[in-house]
Amino acid sequence: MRHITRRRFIQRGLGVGGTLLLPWPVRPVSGGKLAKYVEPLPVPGAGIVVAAPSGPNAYAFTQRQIYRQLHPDLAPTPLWAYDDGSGLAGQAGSFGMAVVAHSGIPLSVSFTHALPATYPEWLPVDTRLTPLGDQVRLMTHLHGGFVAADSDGNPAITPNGFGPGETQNVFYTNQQPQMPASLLWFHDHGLGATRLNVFAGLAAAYLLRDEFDTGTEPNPIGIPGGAYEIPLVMQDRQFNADGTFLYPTSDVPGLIWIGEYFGNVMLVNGKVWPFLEVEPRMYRLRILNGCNARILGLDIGGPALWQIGAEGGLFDVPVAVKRMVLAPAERSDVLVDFSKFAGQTLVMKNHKAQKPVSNPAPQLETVMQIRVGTTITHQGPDTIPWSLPGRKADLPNPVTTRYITLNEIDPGETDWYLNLNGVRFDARPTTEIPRVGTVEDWVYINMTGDTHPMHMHLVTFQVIGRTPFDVEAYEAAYGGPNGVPGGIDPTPFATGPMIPAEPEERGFKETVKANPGYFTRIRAKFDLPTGVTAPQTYVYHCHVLEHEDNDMMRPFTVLS
Ligand SMILES: [Cu+2]
Repeated sequence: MRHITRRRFIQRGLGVGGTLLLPWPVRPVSGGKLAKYVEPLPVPGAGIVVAAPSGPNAYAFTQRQIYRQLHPDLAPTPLWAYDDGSGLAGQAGSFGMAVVAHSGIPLSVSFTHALPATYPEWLPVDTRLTPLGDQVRLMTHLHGGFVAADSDGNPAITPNGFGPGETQNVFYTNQQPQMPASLLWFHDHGLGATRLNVFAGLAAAYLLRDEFDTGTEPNPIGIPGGAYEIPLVMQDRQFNADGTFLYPTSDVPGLIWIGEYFGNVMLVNGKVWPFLEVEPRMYRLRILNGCNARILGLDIGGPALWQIGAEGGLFDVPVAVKRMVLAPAERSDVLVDFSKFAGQTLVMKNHKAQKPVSNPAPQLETVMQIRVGTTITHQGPDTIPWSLPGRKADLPNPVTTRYITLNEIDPGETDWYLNLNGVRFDARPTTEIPRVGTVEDWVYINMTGDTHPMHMHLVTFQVIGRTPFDVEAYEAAYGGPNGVPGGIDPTPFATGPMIPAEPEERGFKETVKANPGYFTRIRAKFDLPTGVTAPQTYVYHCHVLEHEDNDMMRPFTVLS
């Protein structure tokens, strides 16, 4: 096994290197040339469609291609979208759909594939990774959902996904306490093509409300609601001159797949570098990192950020955060008070990851502009609440600890791939087999040079902490041609004490940053939804979509 630092490969996946090999005669648009802050941020009801039900507690979506102009200087971009039956006239950009659901009330949802049968040129499929070659196979996953395996959108259950004309029918429990008020999202999870299907637009918001966190203004728990609650979904992109999204192919001979996709333009809610007009009062921002591979480090300049929740819903108390570091799929529920910034123009910026977080993304500093007005229509709360009706993650001691290695094999070579536990996604047997109702610790042992956002289906978890360790010594002791196998406790190789979870990791999460040089311990209780009987099989994986597709994903089975 060769050890090559990822730094050598920063150029891979960037516009210039990849575009030299593009088979069609278009040139990339220089991201920096697009004027910033020329279009308003799409919000629910104005650029983002709030999905209309197809019946009582039921939604019927069709995945289809639409065209939207994402910036006045760009040609319309072909997008893959979830259509609720409205025709999507209300979708302004490349991110345009939100389901609003209520905790405790289940939904029946269907997704019907009405996209092209095969991949268009602007989506460079790598047929080594897909189950059926260049066929577009779809499968929607409710990210953060507590559902039966066959409603999960789960490549261990339905590896071939769904083809043109086929419909995926799912049942989303919205069961309490596993699914409290929170911002989830649903996105495509097609095996070996998640990076392309999500990149093309197949991602949407799923907002769960409950009797406390109603989303109305005023929200009964003392936080902003209504028009003062704004979802912010960041997705970095490159563009071709014809308006299509640019997804480069590898400059490694014989390879199409790239190790990470990074854009040179930031889209927020599906528009290029938008602006948002706010009143000088308190707002609630629901931030989702929807990038394929970029880790974000966000601030707004002046106003303080108070995080009140994460993937698993509200915290018990707010946490002050200077810079919001979000890896792909991580969410942050944030209160920001603009009352002292009346008349000012602020810029949300993205800063490069700082140690121990590591991400090879080239700099993309600007996210969006925030224009603070001078008049208030509705007076909001004037203080950050000192308590919230949410949860601090605090699970009992585990019955088992599982040791899971994160390996990268032959980076820069034709057979470059990543894995968990030294085996591919479909290798038998399934080794992670928790008993239903039990608590387990999972330890993610990062053997690579970068942070991997490790996501688990079915469960939310408590982050216990991260322990520095001697990666080389652990690998020298146990490594093989496919990395270090799973199941080996790295504690003897620790080089310092465990660093406990960060303050903003106090709540339940389902995606955790596994940083290089550390092993990261999380704790989860493996319940199943009411009426669902074991065994049930799910997946866990890195949420860098390029990694997940090749092959940093494994099944786990909840046994009776
Ligand atoms: Cu990864």
